[in-house]
Amino acid sequence: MKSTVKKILTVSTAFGIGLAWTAAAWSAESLDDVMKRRGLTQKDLLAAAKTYTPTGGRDEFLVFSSGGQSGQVLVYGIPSMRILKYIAVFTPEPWQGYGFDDESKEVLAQGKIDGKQLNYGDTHHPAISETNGEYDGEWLFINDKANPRVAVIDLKDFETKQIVVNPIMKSEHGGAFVTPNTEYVIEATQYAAPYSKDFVPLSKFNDEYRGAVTYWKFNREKGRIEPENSFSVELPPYSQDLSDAGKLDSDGWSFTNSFCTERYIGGIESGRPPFEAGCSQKDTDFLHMINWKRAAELVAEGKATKINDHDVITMDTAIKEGILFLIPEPKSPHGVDVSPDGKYIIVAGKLDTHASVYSFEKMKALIDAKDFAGTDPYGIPILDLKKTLHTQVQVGLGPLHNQYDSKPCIVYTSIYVDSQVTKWNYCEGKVLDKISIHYNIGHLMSMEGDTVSPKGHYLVSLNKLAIDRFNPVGPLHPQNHQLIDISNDKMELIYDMPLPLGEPHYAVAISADKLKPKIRYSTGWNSRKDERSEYRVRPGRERTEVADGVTHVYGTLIRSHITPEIIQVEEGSTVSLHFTNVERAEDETHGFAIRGFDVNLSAEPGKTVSATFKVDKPGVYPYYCTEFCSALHLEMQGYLLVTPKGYQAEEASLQEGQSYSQEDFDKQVKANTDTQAVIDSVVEYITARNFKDFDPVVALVEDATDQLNFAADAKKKAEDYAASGDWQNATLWAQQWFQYQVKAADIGLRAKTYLDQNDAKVVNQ
Ligand code: K7E
Ligand code: CUA
Repeated sequence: MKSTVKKILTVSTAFGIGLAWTAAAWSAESLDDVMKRRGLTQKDLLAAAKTYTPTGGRDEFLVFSSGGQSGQVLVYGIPSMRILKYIAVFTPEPWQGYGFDDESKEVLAQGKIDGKQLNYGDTHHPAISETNGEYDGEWLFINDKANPRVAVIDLKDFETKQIVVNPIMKSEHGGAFVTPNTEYVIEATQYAAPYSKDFVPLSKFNDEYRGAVTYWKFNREKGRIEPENSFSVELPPYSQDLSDAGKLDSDGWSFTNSFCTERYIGGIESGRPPFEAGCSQKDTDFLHMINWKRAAELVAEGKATKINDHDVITMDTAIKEGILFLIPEPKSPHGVDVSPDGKYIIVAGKLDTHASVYSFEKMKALIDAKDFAGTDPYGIPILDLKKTLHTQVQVGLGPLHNQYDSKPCIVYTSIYVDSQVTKWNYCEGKVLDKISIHYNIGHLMSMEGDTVSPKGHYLVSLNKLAIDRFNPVGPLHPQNHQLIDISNDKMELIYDMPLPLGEPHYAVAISADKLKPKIRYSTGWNSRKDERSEYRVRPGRERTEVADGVTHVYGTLIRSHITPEIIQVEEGSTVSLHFTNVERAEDETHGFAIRGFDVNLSAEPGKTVSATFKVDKPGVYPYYCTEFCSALHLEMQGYLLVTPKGYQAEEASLQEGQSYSQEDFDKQVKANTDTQAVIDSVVEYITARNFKDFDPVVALVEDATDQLNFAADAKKKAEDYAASGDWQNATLWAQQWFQYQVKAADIGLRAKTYLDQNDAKVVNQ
């Protein structure tokens, strides 16, 4: 018997024997030998044991890291530090078809500024949606510093669903940060600018340039930001920086720090001192404290002013209503991080060696007593620095950001100039430990470290420079994330991970078991709108329709054919291809690429994707599936034929390179019958076991059943042609019947392997 199935079985057995032989030849090498050969220490082995994840193993935490200038988000696992995905957000990304199919182009188009399509973003701070201050694993938000925008990513499929453009800012940085129940996504300005789109000279900087904090309303049911229900609070033209939302004790408030409260405006080219000199003069800048809950009520009460069709609470209103306060913070601060219990706010000043721990209770008491140290030039009340401080601790040179431990009162601060992480106790105000990193750390991240209940265990240092840590790959180095074990008193560096994308500013890590991503879409799904696609089609109903001068092709993708396989249109037509992946099997994605039109689609199981383009020139354009989806993947192909205007088809019918006889047909039928015997034995093996206890196997069995139903259809066609003596078509359909059998067998074997590896029990004999 020479079926493919038998061949697969034989080949894998031979391969198994080969492996065993190789292992035997090397079995003399012991752990000691390997350590010597590779120059590893005991400490290295311990680190390896802490991070190594055996084949098939899963990670405890998943990290969502900003992808910096790539405009993407990186997903990797902890402790293995294996990269799992790049999520396309502000930048076209061909693997996911993002920016290449019509559906995702619409998402990117939401991010246009002044009508211009932007093809990148400078992503800085990802934020996971929260319920009661805990990560709930449902949504992810990330900001674009360069073009003030915020994106919404669905953690059910790790796809970008929405981009909103800030209606008043020209630059931002302090986003995305969420309030404890994801009521709002916070975004704060960086470089002040006029709210209007007009030219305003720098001589009017103090009066007409402004900062702001925008509170984007998130509608969880819809899974979208509602721009019409969002609002901003006007702020002075200080360079606002990072933000954080209060929680528990400080819930209802948000905190945004700033630098360059000198309001220096540069001018190096006309002999003035540069920004860096003018923006670091004063010993303190300002922490902004905003009562966002009250602000939202003020908007509802109609006390906001419409600017660019967006609700803005002016500084005058904010001051009058008592929702905006300033507190001095030393000097050129960067991070502002609220403690898990919401009682403290830690600010680190880049040009100061201290971290300042502010007490929310003290701040609130001063506000309630109207005990102010003065006002800024805009009339905003200033709280006294000394009276609001809980403590200040000398943590090192150039402290930037803070992350919390699961252990009470423990915080980790990144120290940029010293290239260190300092572990310290913010309740008692003392330093506990320091560790050197490589090199120049920016943000740092502990597991769920910005929630009400950090998980401890690990800390990641997001370093700005890699220098000599990896094999050189040219002047542009990879980024370097270093994994630090924080479960004991002493911090321990256990892994270096190069990241070959943009500069990851911040990252967030969530317990992997909180994420429940889907395996497939319901068939015919527009994943970007989260609804059934108007262009979906079921197998057997594929068709071409011309509407409003556009040729719509409603097609399907399944192992291993594209329907239709031949598309013919006249030059000058606009073609709109819609493909539905009708697979139900896990991980059976099909791609679609065609020469010369910048069309490249990714259709995951269930998804419907579209591509609309104009065919200007007559010609022959082959298309194919770009994912190696099955043994006959290379045959997953077709032709777009663009005929010249007025072309008349010649009479000649299609010429096949091979003709078949009754003998060929009989031979094929014999092969199919033999194959069916193998399939029957696999089916028997599976059904004799408790396969229904294993969801993945149930899915595989459903899929195999589909394939066998397709096989039955093809068998019927083959037999009908045979009955009429058309041996050509009979043989071809018999071959197609065989192809479906091979797919069923392939899936059956996968199910059998799964059962073997998971100790399935025999239930029926
Ligand atoms: Cu690079 Cu938070 Cu944008 Cu600090 S940020 S390092
Ligand atoms: Cu589908 Cu290859």
